[in-house]
Amino acid sequence: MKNFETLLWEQDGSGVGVLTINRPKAMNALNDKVFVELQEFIDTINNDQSLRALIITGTGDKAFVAGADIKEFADFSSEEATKLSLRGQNVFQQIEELGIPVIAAVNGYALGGGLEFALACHIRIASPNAVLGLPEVSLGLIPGYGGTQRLPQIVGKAKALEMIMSGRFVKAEEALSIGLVSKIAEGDILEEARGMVKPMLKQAPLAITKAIEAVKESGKTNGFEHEANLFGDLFSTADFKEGTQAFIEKRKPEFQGK
Ligand code: DAK
Repeated sequence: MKNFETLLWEQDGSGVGVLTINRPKAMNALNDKVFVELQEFIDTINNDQSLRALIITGTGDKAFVAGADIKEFADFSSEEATKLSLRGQNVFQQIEELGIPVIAAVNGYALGGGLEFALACHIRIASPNAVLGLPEVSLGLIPGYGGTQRLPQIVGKAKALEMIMSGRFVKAEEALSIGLVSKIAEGDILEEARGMVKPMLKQAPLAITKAIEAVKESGKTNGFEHEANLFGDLFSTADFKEGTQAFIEKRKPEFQGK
């Protein structure tokens, strides 16, 4: 992996990678450089078979990501803003469509574009001091990186609109109670995120990939059909044969990701 200016990268021997958004002086706010580097990062990991799970977090203990960089977008025209919204949406969609588990370790403020980033991850875990919200209306905007689409899927339309229209911040306990995060870390948040992915690493990698794809289609008209097709695809994988054979032989399966 190349060295980035705004991102830090670390991957352990079990294939778990930790991506850290690293702009501590700006509470890890998302500027143009972060998006350019995120795209380069995604292009690199898409060709990396050794990566089995991705944890995303922010530098320090105050912020995951405190939003889009307010100082950068203040002068944009409507056309530029639409174009950049589409670019940001596209980057987050690629994160959501990664075929490996993606966990957001929300270690502080996750506001605006920062919460939208966390929403694009498959699972969110929060530190006790986490503060989440979509305060765009306070800037005369609405969320522009997928927040109006993903938040209702996670917390329901009424709760999402209540959060979006008030712009109010939600602390970790409330985020847990509305299903916005799956867990509040009691100890080191990265260790707890690693603990969450550990059982997933033991499973058949292609089944994980297809599960992510199938769940993404939930609620859509062809969701059930999609599930049946993905289910059928897995019947021709070596890992399916290994998984069933291992069960019959009363041993642990050794999956190859094939
Ligand atoms: N952008 C730029 N700098 C930020 C920032 C942000 N979002 N958040 C914090 N910083 C900077 C602060 O300016 C400060 O810098 P200096 O003054 O030291 O140079 C430094 O980080 C430390 O922040 P504070 O001194 O404010 O720290 P506190 O602990 O007192 O407060 C805070 C922490 C997170 C509550 C506060 O910093 C804050 O309210 N930050 C802004 C939160 C926010 O409103 N975020 C934006 C949400 S709206 C778009 C697409 C999407 C969007 C916009 C455009 N286009 C496609 C065009 C999305 C918009 C959003 O994300």
